[in-house]
Amino acid sequence: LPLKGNPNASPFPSNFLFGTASSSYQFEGAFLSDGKGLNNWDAFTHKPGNILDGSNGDIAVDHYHRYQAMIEDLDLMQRIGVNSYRFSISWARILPKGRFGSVNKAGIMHYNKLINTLLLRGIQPFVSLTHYDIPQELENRYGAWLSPQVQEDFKYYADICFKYFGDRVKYWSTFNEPNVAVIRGYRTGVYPPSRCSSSFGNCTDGDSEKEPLIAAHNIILSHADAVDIYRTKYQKQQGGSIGIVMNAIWYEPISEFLENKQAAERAQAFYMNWFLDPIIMGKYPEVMQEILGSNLPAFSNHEQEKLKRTGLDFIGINHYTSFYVRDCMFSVCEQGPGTGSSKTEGFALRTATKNGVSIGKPTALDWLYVHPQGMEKMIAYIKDRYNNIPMFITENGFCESDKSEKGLTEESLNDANRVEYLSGYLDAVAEALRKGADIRGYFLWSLLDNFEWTLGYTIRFGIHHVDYTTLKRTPRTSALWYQQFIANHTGSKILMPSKTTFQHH
Ligand code: PNW
Repeated sequence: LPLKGNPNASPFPSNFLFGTASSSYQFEGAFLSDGKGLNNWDAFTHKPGNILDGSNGDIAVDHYHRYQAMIEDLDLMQRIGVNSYRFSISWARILPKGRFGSVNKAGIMHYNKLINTLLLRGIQPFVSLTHYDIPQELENRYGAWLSPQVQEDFKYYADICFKYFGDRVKYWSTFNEPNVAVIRGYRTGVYPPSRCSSSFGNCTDGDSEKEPLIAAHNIILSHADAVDIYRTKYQKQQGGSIGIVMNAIWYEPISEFLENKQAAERAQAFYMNWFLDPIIMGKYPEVMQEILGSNLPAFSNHEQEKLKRTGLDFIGINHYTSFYVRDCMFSVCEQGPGTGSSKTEGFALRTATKNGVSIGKPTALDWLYVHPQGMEKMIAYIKDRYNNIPMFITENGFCESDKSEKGLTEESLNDANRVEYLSGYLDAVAEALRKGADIRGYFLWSLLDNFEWTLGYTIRFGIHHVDYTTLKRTPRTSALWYQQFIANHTGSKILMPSKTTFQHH
């Protein structure tokens, strides 16, 4: 496999973070161990019909126990040579009942051990406070993100995390992809708390027009509260930085017509700037205010000031895919809800094809198209809009459908398509760096195959294959490729001989 780039000419700065990413619910398992409380994903996956293969994250890839028993997953990281690891803390492990109960010491101990062991191996922890999972108690008590009360809970939880872990954790993200959580939880209803109105999904107990906006509003204010606490109580002494992670899709105008260019801009406003504009500039995008009117909640003067004062130290970008966008404001679109064509989605129809040709190679997921140019354009867009604020690519990766029925085969380890994807996207990151973007790190999704939310274990994102009967991890070709890519761009030595660890190559 060709490795591009001459180490002397590497655009990646020497302190660039190369890592892999994970999340608590998708990796840990141990869903009842050591005093953990139930969370919204425990509740959701335990209801029949919500997950494609009927599975759940009760065991997942057993990262929680494997770490304690054999440190196996950290060995895998060290072998690849990453200098950082992105993971999330399970809120319900730290606070089983939110602020309505006590701190679970065993949960604190678990993350302490994880953080300490990472640091001993020279791996920087890059930590999300929440990656979709929240204590179910908050849903039961007051409807979680729909109530402003949740701000109190998030603030309380964030404070505890900074207090216990902030002496060693230098990179904090408040939320992972709140845009995805809110759209899927309150508009299409396919994620917990399964709320939507019938015109959007299969549920009738929500309001797909208003509730996503309310949930987002409370998330934005919760973010500001957490940053406020970090800035006033911890940052000076601990010296870390804090940001948010957004899902970012590149929206390419389907033609050069002004209407389509404006539609692509609206798609971006209604998907990503929706959160980033208020957090960075204290107000929702103009075009959202115009189209949504009084459905869009307003920030008080006091809140606006807090938002502007707290802001962000960096933007985390989870980028995987691109779509074409066609205008639906000045021209008629027939597609239904969920495609972007409605008012709530900014009258901007998203489509994967133009004249029958798809924007990139399709994959096993209906939303994932291989279009590396989108990475460069996405970075340039954020750089321009937000004044070249430091950025991290907090997720990027490629999936294949499950091949386990055939067992562990050459085919399931030889992931040439993943290598091609990663190579193209990392080249795009390199190009953006050469053009002056302030990108500080890249985290590959994912270290291991894992629980892919509503798709269960049917979709595999890992650079290591996981056998779900034995939970044995086996490196794929992409693991070796990433190891060599990192070595090439950092001049670091490959730690272990690839002969024994990567036999299949
Ligand atoms: C992310 N899109 O979700 C999540 O942060 C991970 O937990 C997840 O496993 C991973 O990506 C792969 O799915 C995404 O529409 C949700 O472009 C939506 C999109 C991308 C990623």
